[in-house]
Amino acid sequence: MAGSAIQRRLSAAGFSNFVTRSHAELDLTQQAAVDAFFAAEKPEIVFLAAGRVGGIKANNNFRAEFIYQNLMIEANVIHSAWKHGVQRLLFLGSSCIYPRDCPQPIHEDYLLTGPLEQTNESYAVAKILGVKLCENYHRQYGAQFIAVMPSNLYGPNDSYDLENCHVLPALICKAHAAKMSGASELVVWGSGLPRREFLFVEDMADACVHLMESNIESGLFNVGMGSDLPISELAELIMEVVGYNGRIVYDHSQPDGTPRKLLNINRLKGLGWTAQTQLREGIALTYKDFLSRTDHL
Ligand code: GFB
Repeated sequence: MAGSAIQRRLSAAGFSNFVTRSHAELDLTQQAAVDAFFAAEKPEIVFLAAGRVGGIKANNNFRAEFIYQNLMIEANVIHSAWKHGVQRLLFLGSSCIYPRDCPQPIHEDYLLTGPLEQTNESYAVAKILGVKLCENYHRQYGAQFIAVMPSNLYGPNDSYDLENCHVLPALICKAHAAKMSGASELVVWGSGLPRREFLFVEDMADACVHLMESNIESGLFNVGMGSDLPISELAELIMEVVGYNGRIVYDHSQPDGTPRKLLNINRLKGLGWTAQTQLREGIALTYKDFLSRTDHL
């Protein structure tokens, strides 16, 4: 989802000389294969959007794969990028790198100031490693490697695997299914009380290109909408957009995760960037993309 959005945004800006590989063509967890790829292709600019990702349950259930695969991908790509002279690299992480109970909105400087949320600790630790790789290759070698931490992303090309996906696509899928079957209830995991900040993936891509076109050489940058809402309100909004008006039932056997993770986005704002897509509009565009995948109808 993130990588394809960045490629669309770059295409729109007139870039065309892309070097991409599908997972089947290049397994980024394999050091020798990654190094051979960089040696052969010698890319100038790298957007590292690849990773093992998923929602709260996938993070909790596949803790070993989430830490192992993400740390291997980051170590292999960032090291090879430095070794083969990549001019600029942008590494994508996640707002879950910050301490679970830190003050809101979360400033970049709060990194490593407290314990992490348990449900996604392994993913967060791997992503912190990516931030530190970028920082330290810059400090020692002057590599122009930037780290970007988006809030919860959503948009075209998301995953709708209900067990493992994130809340926003899950609720679109569930609300649509309930509407089609005439079900009276929509099940929402947890208490509905946790707050989340959602960012349309096209806005995230725009922020990444904005940063790469700036003269910034290194650092950590939060990217978000600047506002959040409780999951209960997200569910109501999605039901409105989808056109389903059943009853919400909260499944308290499912985890809530972190209570809140609203990002402080002043650093990026200071560089002249703000998100353009309001949540309702972004959900409508995402629902349209969902409907265009015929297997969901
Ligand atoms: O999006 P989500 O899975 O991930 O869940 P996190 C956000 C909130 O929505 C949690 C609730 O409080 C869930 O309990 N929720 C309600 C649901 N209904 C559903 C549902 O049907 N499916 C899902 N998935 N959630 C992830 C991290 O955390 O966010 C990752 O685990 C990453 O590491 C990512 O940072 C952006 O926001 O809790």
